[in-house]
Amino acid sequence: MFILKIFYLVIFVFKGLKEKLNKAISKLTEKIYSKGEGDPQVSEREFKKEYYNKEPKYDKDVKDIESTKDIVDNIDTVDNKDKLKESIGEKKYEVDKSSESQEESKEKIGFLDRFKITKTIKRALGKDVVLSEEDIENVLEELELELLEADVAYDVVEKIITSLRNQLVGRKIGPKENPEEITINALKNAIKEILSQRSINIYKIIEEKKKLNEPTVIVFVGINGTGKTTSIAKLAYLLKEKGYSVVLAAGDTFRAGAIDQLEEHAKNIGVKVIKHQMGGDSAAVIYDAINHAKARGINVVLADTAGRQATNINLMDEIRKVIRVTKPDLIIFVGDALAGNDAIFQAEEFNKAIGIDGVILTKVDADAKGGAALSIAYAIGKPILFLGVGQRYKDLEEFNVDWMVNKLFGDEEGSVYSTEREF
Ligand SMILES: Nc1nc2c(ncn2[C@@H]2O[C@H](COP(=O)(O)OP(=O)(O)O)[C@@H](O)[C@H]2O)c(=O)[nH]1
Ligand SMILES: [Mg+2]
Repeated sequence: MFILKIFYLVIFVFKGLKEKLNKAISKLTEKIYSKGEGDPQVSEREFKKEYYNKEPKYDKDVKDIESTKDIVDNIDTVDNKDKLKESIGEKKYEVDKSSESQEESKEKIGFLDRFKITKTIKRALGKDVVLSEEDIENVLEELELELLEADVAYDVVEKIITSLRNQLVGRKIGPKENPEEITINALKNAIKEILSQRSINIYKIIEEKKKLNEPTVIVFVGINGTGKTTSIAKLAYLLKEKGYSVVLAAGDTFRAGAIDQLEEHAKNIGVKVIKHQMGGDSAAVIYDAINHAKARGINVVLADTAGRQATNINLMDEIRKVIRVTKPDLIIFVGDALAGNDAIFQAEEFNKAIGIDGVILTKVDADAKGGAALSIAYAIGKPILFLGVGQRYKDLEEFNVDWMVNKLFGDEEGSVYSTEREF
């Protein structure tokens, strides 16, 4: 096996998308804050209510206040030390003090500012905020353009924007709520709606077929070079790791070198390939592989096919024959994330022509934009099953919505994938 070791690298999957979504979150949040600033006195009052009412933390609060007093003693720039100390002490329990002048109140916010409590104060809105269409229109328009730039399909962008508008316009946001959390959740919901296709549990299918003493047959389709053969090898590796037996069918009888490439992978992973001559009938090879699996009790047949454009009538007829003859349990479309909107277009075409069950999106490790991962499942209403994230056999990531949402909104900057190549 040829292994070229280079170095490990933190890879920022969906980097472009993540940045753009975060930018929209900040802008929307900022909008809510600026609309809700209101009367600083009220803002401070709400903050104190929150801050001092937390009974279990009372001791800590008092300690905070004591140490704040000490700090006050050491500040030259504050003229009104005694007054400040006094008012902080009094405010332990007593929250509302309408006799205070606006000036005093501002001074105290300024004072607290210096001790980094600013964040909490800013977080407390001074009044209820109800966002209007006009308030967020600019931010949504900008987000719209940015998502298109990140290769998110047009329909998906529209759906996200509409969802955000529905969730945010007219919603009352009170001083106790966290505007940032509200905008993040709105965006998360929008993304979850986009990715709400019924998922497929491949292991459950295999288990059910096992009970019937039959192999699970999976046929891989797509255009040239998207990563069908590679993904078959990766899935074979994964299934073997999970304890299933696998046989590969060299159904790409069209391209010179295709059979050798599959055999090389098979040798590396330790699985068998059923092959015919180049130029032979693809359906016949896969049919043979299925019979081989049945005869030997092999759990899964992974069938390679030649790359083709969905517009190629002859080759689409060939794949229809494959499907008619082999009756696969799953037809998986393999799309290249780097192709962006083109991958989505291809998926739609294949789905229309032969009906696909799910998608493997490859080269996500090399895709800085991330739009295809968000759009492809929505475009065809079929789920993404796996993502190809590198050039090692284990670089196949099981896809699910929470994983994706976590990648887009989680704190984690990147993922430790690798530039190491195993093929
Ligand atoms: N970086 C990266 N490269 C990939 C991935 N999947 C496939 N490739 C590469 O894409 C190229 C084409 O893959 P191949 O499986 O031959 O495509 P096929 O024509 O669809 O069978 C090969 O050089 C693969 O190593 C992936 O997830 N990440
Ligand atoms: Mg191939």
